[in-house]
Amino acid sequence: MPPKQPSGPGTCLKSRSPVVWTGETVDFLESDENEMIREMVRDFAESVLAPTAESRDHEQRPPVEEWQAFLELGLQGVTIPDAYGGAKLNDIAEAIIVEELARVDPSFAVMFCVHVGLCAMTINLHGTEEQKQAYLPRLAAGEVGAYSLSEAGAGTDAAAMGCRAKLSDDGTHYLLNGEKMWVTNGVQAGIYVLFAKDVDHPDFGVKKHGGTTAFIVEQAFEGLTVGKKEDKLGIRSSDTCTLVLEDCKVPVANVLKGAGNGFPIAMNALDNSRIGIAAQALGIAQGAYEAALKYAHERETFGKPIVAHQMITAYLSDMATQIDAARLLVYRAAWAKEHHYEAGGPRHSKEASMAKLFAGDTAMWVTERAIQVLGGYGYTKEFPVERFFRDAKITQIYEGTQEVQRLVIARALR
Ligand code: COS
Repeated sequence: MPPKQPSGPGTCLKSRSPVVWTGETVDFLESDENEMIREMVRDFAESVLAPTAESRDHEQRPPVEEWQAFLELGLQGVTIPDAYGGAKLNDIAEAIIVEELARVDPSFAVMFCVHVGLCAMTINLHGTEEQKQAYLPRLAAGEVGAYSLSEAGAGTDAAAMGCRAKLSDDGTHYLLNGEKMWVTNGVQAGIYVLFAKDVDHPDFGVKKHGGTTAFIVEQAFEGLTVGKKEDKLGIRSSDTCTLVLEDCKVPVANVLKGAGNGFPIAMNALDNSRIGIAAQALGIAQGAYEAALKYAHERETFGKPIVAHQMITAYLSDMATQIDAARLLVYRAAWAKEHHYEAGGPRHSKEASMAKLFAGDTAMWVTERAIQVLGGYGYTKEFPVERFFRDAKITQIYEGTQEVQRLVIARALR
């Protein structure tokens, strides 16, 4: 029997029977509020992002006007409390937003993810009252945020970073020197959470990550230059660049949680944003699957739609199953972050890494199968599946490679 038309995302979650997880009851039922958010974002993605996604990908053009249109939905502040001008939502809602954006335009999804997750959420979780008052309203109003940890010689081995920070003689500011790499939103952002090592910190040179300090840096700060923009295989409408720091002057007041306390902040930010990238991978897989299913109903060979051929049906069934499994892991990780970690409980590192590992592999596998279902057409730019295929690959690399996710999971198993 051929499968029915797309059942729509989230249908596996509509069951009234809650999912039991490690002795606790986790109710993944999609609330009316989250369902409304899904519909609103889907409508935005299909009406505003879809018409330009292909050309922006081709031209490597960031979604500048699209971001302005997105601000009208008021979702750029979903990780920012109301007191700072945001509109804080539950964590599953945040994942749903990323998923729906990525279903149409994975580049826009990662732009959103980094803005709300790595930048705004990190300042909200680790900032002082003054820092929150200074920066969160700007991010809530739509000024783009970014995060800058990696360097040419420090990606997976984040603690090996070479950027250095030195306190000025009068003790009012730091001077930052070095070059950061792979900065998503780096060109467009006004505000970065950026990491460098304080050379005067007692742990510097003692512990491997000793002296690592998190700074809130503005693009307008003296000594910061936006460097080379990368020419990428996928997510080509998302800008990725280097940042050059030459005596970049950052006020002491912009240090998050004190000098030398940056490494756990960097790791915590990644725990949080890995859920976002897992949701991006989920959305990519969903978009590719829907395109393949639609095509399979329309395309005929040997006198019948290809969806009626058992081999195609089997592919589609396996794709749908993998996607549902990925969705459960993504929502579980979002739930764990909100109900465990943010409630003062244990970290959600393992859940986030499992979601990212599985959803990233799912995105890669599903997009490859989608091209197979479309055959030669899937290999052309006439259909979006080749873009989804190229976009899927990065979800196995950034926010920690799949190898790093396995490392984090393995450490949590001990
Ligand atoms: N949350 C809070 N703190 C954490 C943490 C987490 N998830 N993970 C580790 N830490 C803390 C540890 O507790 C330790 O603190 P103490 O020195 O006080 O004991 C410190 O951070 C160092 O931890 P660890 O020894 O595990 O660090 P490693 O150098 O071994 O690095 C990995 C561990 C590989 C997991 C880490 O470097 C990593 O995640 N790398 C990938 C980075 C990445 O994702 N880059 C892409 C970014 S996109 S720009």
